Amino acid sequence: MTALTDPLAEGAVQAVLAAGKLLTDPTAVQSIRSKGETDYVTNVDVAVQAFLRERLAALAPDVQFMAEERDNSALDLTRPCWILDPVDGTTNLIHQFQHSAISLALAEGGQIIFGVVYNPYTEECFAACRGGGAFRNGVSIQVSAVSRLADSLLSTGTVPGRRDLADTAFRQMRALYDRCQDVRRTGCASLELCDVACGRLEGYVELVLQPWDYAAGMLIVAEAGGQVTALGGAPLSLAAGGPLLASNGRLRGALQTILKE
Ligand code: 2AM
Ligand code: CA
Repeated sequence: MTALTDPLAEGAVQAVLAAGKLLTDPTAVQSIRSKGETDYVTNVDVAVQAFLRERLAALAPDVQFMAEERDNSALDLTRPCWILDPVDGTTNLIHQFQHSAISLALAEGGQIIFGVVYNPYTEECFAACRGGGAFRNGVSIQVSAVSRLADSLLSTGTVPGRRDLADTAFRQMRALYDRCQDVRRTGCASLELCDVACGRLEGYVELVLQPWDYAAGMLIVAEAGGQVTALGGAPLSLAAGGPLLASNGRLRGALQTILKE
């Protein structure tokens, strides 16, 4: 299904596919707790994380476990570590918007060597191992060949957890909108990265994301021929979150110029 040759990666993908059923049941969300301003955790986030923690520990007992709904302060990122967002797009899940994903990456020596992003609503599974290309349901994917901003479809965010940055985010969105075909805002970073990877989007910009939002997707984009960096081009950190610019590569310079305005 994934065209991955590494048995550990294949085992991790099978675990993620199995966990997908926990999201798609329309009665799945039973409890919603607020972690911060417009930042929520549901019983589904907790259940997916617990399920995958157990499955991944059985696959690779020595690999550390970073995940959104736990304390990650004791991790040593020079050693192997899973990086999991059990539900990326929790607000979408709460509203049954049917656009959320499970995002799982494996980091080794401070870089991502495997990533999988699964959308259980469409049953699309995006995966990559470093150096091995990127795949959607086993079929090789590439970023788009669009090289003119005027021909591009872009996606961006509204920094829901940082409403103090809303003016900046909407100003950037307007500046991008004025130069491209249109902008989208779909609320699931990992899937937006995969949309860049498979050529549906030419670029994607967010002002605040966390490592579990982008760890898997950034490898999938890179293996599909695109680029994912901070807004100015610096590499993204796995230890702390920040802003993100993903592109098909051809439009990176043009997007950076607009974001600097
Ligand atoms: P999440 O659903 O796992 O929180 C929405 O624009 C995107 O930003 C989603 O991928 C969402 O992931 C992510 N995000 C990161 N930090 C967030 C926050 N504090 N509140 C809401 N979404 C956040
Ligand atoms: Ca999440």
